[in-house]
Amino acid sequence: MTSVCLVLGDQLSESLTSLKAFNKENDVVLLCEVQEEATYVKHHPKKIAFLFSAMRHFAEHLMQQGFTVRYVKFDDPDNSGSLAGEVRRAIAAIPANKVIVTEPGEYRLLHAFKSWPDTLGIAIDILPDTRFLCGIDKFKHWAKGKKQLRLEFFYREMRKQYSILMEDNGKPTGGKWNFDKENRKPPLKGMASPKRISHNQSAITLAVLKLVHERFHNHFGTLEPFHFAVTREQALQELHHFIDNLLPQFGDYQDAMVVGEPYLYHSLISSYLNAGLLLPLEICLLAEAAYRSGKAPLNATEGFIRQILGWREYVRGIYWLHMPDYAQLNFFDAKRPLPNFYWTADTRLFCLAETIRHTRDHAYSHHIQRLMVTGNFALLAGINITEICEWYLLVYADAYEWVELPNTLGMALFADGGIIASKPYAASGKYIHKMSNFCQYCQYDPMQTLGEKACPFNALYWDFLARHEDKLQTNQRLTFMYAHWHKQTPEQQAAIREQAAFTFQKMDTGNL
Ligand code: FAD
Ligand code: DLZ
Ligand code: SF4
Repeated sequence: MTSVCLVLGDQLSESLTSLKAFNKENDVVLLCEVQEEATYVKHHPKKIAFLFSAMRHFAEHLMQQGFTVRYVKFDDPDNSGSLAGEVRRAIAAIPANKVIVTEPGEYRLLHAFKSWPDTLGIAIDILPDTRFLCGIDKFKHWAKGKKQLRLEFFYREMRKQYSILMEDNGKPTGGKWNFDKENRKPPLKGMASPKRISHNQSAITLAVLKLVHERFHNHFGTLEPFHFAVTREQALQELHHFIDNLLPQFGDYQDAMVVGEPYLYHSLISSYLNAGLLLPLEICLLAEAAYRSGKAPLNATEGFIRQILGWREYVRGIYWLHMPDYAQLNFFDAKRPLPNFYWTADTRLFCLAETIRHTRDHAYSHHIQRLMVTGNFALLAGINITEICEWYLLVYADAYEWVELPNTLGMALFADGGIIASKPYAASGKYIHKMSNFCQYCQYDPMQTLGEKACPFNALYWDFLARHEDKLQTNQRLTFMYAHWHKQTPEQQAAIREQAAFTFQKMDTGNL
């Protein structure tokens, strides 16, 4: 029996179950750059360039390891434009009688793969993705019978299971599971990102950049300069650079935001991790080793490990537990069209403009900018869930639906009604003012709620709480905020809501 081993663009790891099942005597690895995957949403050009270059380098690597590889380039005249089409062509050309694939990261593809025995007339083995530290079945088992699926408890289980930051007596290192309270320092005056490493562009990358420039110039985002790692070796250099030079400050300034500084002390590894160039356990072990050898403090190390061992595995579990229904959830019935400034950065709200500029130029912005600026605004303004989720899926180089959707729909927009978050991450301009230096450059004043100079986030925040009081009033974590709102006189409340209505009017007419 000869098999085609289909390796997707975000499965670039030799540890893949489908490659472990590979028989070097007969089987053929198939990697293909296809129109359908590159355009099912109009991905940022940097994301396409990163993946195509990483795919081509990975194919070369596999061939050096003795794998037979069929690689279909985007501009191959016979390229059918879809994964199904390329599998069909490969089966006929080899010829082969089975497809092996590791489970994909998106529900739409899993659904498609399951239909291939009928539509392509070929057997398919879909193997588990063991690159993750919590298998889908294991997560479902953990979730079974629980009323609430809180990250904190999942994370503790993962720490115990992998013995990470654990002491011999079974207690967490440092006596606490979570050091988050120490990880919320505002930026220091004049704080700038330490220098990041960059990589020489190989002939493969140069060819890909030319292709992407020619074929995807109408997608949102700038292609060059292009500094991404595109091989495992380069991704490991990025990881070591982070652990050795940036991890010590990661915790303190994890939530800080600074003008012109998209990266600060963040690791920038999500694109590599999600595409398979790095593996989660090696990252956590390296971070723990840095702590144990005195090179990084515990608050930073625990905070960083929690993102990978905790949040990343947890959101994937939530995705597969609740799909396909999850994508349809809309707790607040949000339906206002996505404002055009999400594409142009042309808005007077400086924090939004700056975050969108980072996104456009780097296919990156860090977590707090995604959550508390673009996400917070979309939540407060009641932006259409499908439109904003699609925006997040296409603008970031690390975005795949398994991780993007729970973060956007669940964490940022609370559209799942609290499956992920115990309360909406709604905040006024005062939070952004505290955690960034953005407001200094803005025509609005974060301390004012009413009047021409008032920061639009402030009235929107109160209007959001008032608008959704029926759904949120029983949430105990909001009791204090509702008490504050009810202390306002009816006249004060009406003035705030009028101010919010004025912002909506400006937004709807493209003048915000
Ligand atoms: P660091 O801040 O250095 O964190 C280290 C690693 O932890 C990241 O590389 C990532 O792998 C992991 N991590 C951190 N937070 C999360 C999280 N909430 N969920 C999953 N993993 C996490 N992350 C994606 O990988 N892809 C996405 O499409 C994505 N979309 C998001 C959308 C919204 C609205 C929000 C609020 C967050 C989203 N995130 C997404 C999570 C997070 O913002 C990114 O993982 C992070 O910004 C990547 O940058 P970094 O590698 O420098 O991360
Ligand atoms: C994101 C992406 C892009 C832009 N292009 C391809 C491609 O041409 N071929 C491919 O195999 N994968 C690509 N991908 C990644 C897939 O979209 C990804 O595997 C699925 O979304 C599942 O996570
Ligand atoms: Fe953003 Fe308001 Fe600050 Fe302006 S004043 S940057 S709109 S938070």
